[in-house]
Amino acid sequence: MEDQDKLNRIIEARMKLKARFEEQMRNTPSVADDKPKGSGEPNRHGMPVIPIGQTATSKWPVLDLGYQPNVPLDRWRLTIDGEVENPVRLTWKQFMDLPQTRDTSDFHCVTTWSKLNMHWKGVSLLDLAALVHPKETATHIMCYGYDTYTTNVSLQEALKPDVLLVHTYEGQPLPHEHGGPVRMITPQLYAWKGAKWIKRIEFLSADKLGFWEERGYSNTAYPWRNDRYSD
Ligand SMILES: Nc1nc2c(c(=O)[nH]1)N[C@H]1C(S)=C(S)[C@@H](COP(=O)(O)O)O[C@H]1N2
Ligand SMILES: [Mo]
Repeated sequence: MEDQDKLNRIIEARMKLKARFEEQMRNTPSVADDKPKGSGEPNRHGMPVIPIGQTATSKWPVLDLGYQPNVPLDRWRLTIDGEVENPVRLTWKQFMDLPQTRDTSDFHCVTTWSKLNMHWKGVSLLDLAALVHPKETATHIMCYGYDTYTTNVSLQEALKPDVLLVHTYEGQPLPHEHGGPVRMITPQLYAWKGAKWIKRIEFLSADKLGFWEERGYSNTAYPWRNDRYSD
């Protein structure tokens, strides 16, 4: 009964958040651009499946800061805090008890490879946001990895239904080198916006730059605009 109440509250909060960001989301470039750059058939949000300057690969290259943090599940925690009504620090069990989402999506790395049709399972950022109740003043998130990596994302991108904190890839635990036990994915933005080994999501009332964004990568990272570097 209590569990049912909890689930109902998440669902209700999810609907409200969706409504609050719906129009902004519908106007984001990766959904709304009428002359997107790229090639191939349209993907599910109407963009050419291969963004400009990208090549499809079947391999999955590994990119990191030269260090892959090891986090055993009994010590793993996910903190969600900042501009929210109800900050949380989730254990592995609490995270896995949240509503689970499966999705198939594409992965576009700024180093020009794209990997298509990846099968994921995890918790949507929208459901995590529904759990913590972002304040009206929240506009962005900063994501932190256990390796000190950071990356920032606007809420109209972060709350899209395909943005997930994934723990499973192709039916197997997410490989450690790809960010296991849990990483974020952002299929409609270049992949550096998805923090591997994620440990904290901080809601912000103003934008702030993450690790690569401070070092010349684009703040917005739109694949179909070839939006790789800041000017
Ligand atoms: N924690 C963490 N997350 C990270 C990175 C990193 O170095 N540390 N690199 C980013 C970059 S630049 C890319 S392209 C993708 C690469 O993910 P992959 O190694 O699974 O291909 O992860 C992103 N997330
Ligand atoms: Mo990257």
